[in-house]
Amino acid sequence: MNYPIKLNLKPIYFVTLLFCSLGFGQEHILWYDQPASNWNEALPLGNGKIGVMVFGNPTNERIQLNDDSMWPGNDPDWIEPEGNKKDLEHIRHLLFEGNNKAADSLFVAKFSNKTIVRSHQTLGDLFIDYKHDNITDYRRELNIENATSQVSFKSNGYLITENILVSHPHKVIVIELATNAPEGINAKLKLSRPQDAGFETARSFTTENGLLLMQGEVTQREGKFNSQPKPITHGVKFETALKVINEKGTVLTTQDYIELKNVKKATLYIVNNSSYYFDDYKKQNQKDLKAIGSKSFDDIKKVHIKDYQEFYSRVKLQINQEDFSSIPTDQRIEAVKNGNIDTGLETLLFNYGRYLLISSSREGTNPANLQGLWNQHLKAPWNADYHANINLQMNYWLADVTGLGELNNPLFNYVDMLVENGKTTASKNFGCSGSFIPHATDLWGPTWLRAPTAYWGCSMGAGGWLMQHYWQHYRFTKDKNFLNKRVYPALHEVTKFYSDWIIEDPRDGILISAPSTSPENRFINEKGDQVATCLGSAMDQQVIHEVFENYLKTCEILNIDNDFVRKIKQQKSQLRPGFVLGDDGRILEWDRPYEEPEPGHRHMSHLYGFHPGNIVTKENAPELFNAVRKTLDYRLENGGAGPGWSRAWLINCSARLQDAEMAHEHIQFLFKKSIGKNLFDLHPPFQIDGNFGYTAGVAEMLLQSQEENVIRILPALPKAWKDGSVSGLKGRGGLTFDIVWSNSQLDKVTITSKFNHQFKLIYKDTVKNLHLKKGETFIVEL
Ligand code: FUC
Repeated sequence: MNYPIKLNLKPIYFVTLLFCSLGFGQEHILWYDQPASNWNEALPLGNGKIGVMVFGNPTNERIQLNDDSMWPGNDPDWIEPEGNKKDLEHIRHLLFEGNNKAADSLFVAKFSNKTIVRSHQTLGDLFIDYKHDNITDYRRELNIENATSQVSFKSNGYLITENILVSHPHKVIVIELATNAPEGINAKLKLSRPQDAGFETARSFTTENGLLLMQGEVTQREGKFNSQPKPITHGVKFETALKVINEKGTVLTTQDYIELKNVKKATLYIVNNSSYYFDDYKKQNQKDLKAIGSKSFDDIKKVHIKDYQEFYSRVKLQINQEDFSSIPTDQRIEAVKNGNIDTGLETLLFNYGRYLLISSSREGTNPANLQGLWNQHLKAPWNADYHANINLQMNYWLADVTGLGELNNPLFNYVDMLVENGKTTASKNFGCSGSFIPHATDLWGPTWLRAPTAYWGCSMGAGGWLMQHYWQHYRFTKDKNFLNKRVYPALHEVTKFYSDWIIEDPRDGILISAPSTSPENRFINEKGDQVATCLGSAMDQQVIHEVFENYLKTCEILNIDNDFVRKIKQQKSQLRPGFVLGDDGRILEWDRPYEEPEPGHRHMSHLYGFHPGNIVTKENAPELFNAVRKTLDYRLENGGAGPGWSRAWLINCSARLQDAEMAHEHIQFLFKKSIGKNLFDLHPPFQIDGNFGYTAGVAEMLLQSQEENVIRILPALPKAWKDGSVSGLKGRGGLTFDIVWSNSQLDKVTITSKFNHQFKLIYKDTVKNLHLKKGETFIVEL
């Protein structure tokens, strides 16, 4: 194949125009012909901080409300457990003696605060009791291109519409109810919040100026610390304020609800602020309402769409196929479960991941938790917290590659706090300098270990893994200021920790992490015990190697050279390799080959350096590349990829293996096993990581830039994606790509480079060396 290369110094416009036409193959709408019958069918909207789940019920509408700061309070007594350096040494000796079981127990006894119940919580609900009947022509939709939702139906032959959006610029949930019925809309509006173990958590009342307010405080009366009941009676305080502006009819306020009588149109404005963000959160509500004034739904919508699309329209994916978009989304999912291939639905799910990130992670908000910010519980599964042994990281895999780089900021701000808090845990518990970050934490960012067993909670790699995001964001942006001000300070602390943490393996003198686990997995040791801790798990070794390597690269770019840098260089060269092959050609998960009680385990932690890391590639490590495949095959033969997030990880791994059909097979499985009617990823239950991981996986199938100065175009294009195009994907090094293909062959790539950049462009067997100048747009055509 020959590449005609055309060099154009001027920006190219026609390709952009090509992608602007919203045509067949693009998908931005989820729609249904019946209301949600449960929360997992309701549709999410959000502005990063507050959000809703819309049920679309024409008689008793429920709009479940969310705020990312709804957490029970931080108790000053919840501190590091008593374990110290001496205990650590004791555990290490137990491991040297082969007594992993005792090491597991002592690790938990001394260093873990065991089961914690302190959960992100629902903000409550807006209930709208209507008097509609004889419902016909029902439709409920979420338009993710505009981030708006509409419910419409006829009641006794008259049209009723409910339009909803959650605006970032106006910090408000706006709902517009309208009808052409002569008697208008009659409804009662109520705000409420579930009780906590029989105690009220909020109070609703109306005010003289016609507002409906809900004021409350987050508690967790069935809280737990150290596996013991620990009622939490204080927490984040909040106020939700609802204001109504009506056309025709009347709006009555009674003691604790608002009544609409014969109203033709009602606009509901809901603002919510909390003590987490503002000392005077009630005043902030007044300010927010004042700023909104009497702006119409359409006024707010105009500004909202512009703000939202600034992010959303950066990437466009089109896969041409028969158009199924006139079929309700739940029926399309059902058809895929029955073997249909619906690339439009695959595109929709790709777009949905971008939609969900824009809606749950914006400048100044908390990062997306296990449920983004959408949560109807007081005690959510896994506390809807921040799990950092895959989940939190997966939430952000898509950010840079889909052009949403600045949405990483909530993650970086949060992790910077963890780095700060982790200094105490590092020194108090482990006698190490630097900072330690555990596998799970919450809004307050405590960095002590939790979980009642070593295999769940005692992983050491979370901090290093989070550092990968800092470094990779630098690789995408080449932002030296970010490298200097954000990457270096955080990475320096985490590097210091690992530098102090590693020890010589008495068996061969090489440097290992100890005690060390492979997240959430166990092995059977020589004594026949099912245990978790070992001397240098594959993942810990890979993570530490990566941290050291990225630290050294950072220092080189920033011209930092000192004794510590030299020490890290030395230690890096003495680390036990993270990739060691067993006799059967698979990558060992622990320090030695052991029997595995759960060979189909959902985590593939020992492949960390392959994905999301980047040190194993077909060219530079073909033997390891094959070993990755064998390792994955074995996991899958034994039932692997249980939860949705695990399947999403597999899609990413398949893309990295450049196995397009394998990737697509797992996409099909994801739809069959792990996607709810509202397209939420299901662990089960709902866990948002799989949504984000899926979008990242699709991007990986179309473009890869993880290798140093190498770009792979369409590295894993499945047969089912025969014709299509994608625009706006980002490659490391400040590159933006528009790619067009047909008949499963690349037609054209348009590359825009932000910097002078030299790299190899690889498509199938063809390799081209390119040198792009700053600001240049380059076209490669077939
Ligand atoms: C990890 C996973 C679980 C779950 C939890 C929130 O620990 O192993 O499957 O997703 O996070």
